[in-house]
Amino acid sequence: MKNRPQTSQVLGLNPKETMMKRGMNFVRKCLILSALVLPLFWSSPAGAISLVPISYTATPGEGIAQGGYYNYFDTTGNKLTDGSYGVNDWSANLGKGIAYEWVGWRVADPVITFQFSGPVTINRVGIDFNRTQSDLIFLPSTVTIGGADFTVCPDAIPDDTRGTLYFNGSWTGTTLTVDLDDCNPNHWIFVDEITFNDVQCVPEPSVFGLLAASLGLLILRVRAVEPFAFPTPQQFSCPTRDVRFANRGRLRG
Ligand SMILES: [Ca+2]
Ligand SMILES: [Ca+2]
Repeated sequence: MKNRPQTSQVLGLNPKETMMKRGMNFVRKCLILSALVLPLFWSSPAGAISLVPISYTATPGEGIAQGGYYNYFDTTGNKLTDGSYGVNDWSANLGKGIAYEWVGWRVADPVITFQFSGPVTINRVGIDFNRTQSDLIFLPSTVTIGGADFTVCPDAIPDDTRGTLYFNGSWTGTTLTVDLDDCNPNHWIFVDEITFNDVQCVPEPSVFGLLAASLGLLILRVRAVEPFAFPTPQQFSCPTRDVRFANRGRLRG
């Protein structure tokens, strides 16, 4: 039986060139693995300290009187902090009524003041919006949080979806006021949830350990097996929005 030809023979390389080529391949694969694994450190939501206000006061929701099909009132007084979200189809009935999860304003630019049980420091505010432009539901052009203005890109979330936009800053106190402005009496603003410090990109130690061990095993596998197929690296990043569902709205707000 003939010996299997060595890689250097197949490629016409001398042993030194072969070792150099393998070394470069190894380094390249380690870099690719790092690109795959390390971003997970920055996308892990672990370590989050969510702050839930004890109450809030808000500009009353609007509805039929402002030209809507339904009333988008905050009937419980805590729809914006109850942890319940709507879906992309704002008019969906998830069990409590059509569009129940959404608080909507058309003519008014709402002002919402949250009360916390004591002094807190907030570094991130998440506001979950719906955007369904065919039904005149748009994102506000400006969000003001504790006096700090944020300009919102009109397409910060895709049309016909809901999604959370995050606003970073540093606000300390027992209350925090959020203003949503579109300066357009024809456009609706739909919000179903507002969160505080709900996502922090700080991984837990156990996550570090698990990922480090995984990286080590992967490197060992790279050294032991030739060739090794690598998937196309996925893009991980700290989310600026969170689109969870995939239905469409059909009815005009
Ligand atoms: Ca809610
Ligand atoms: Ca408006």
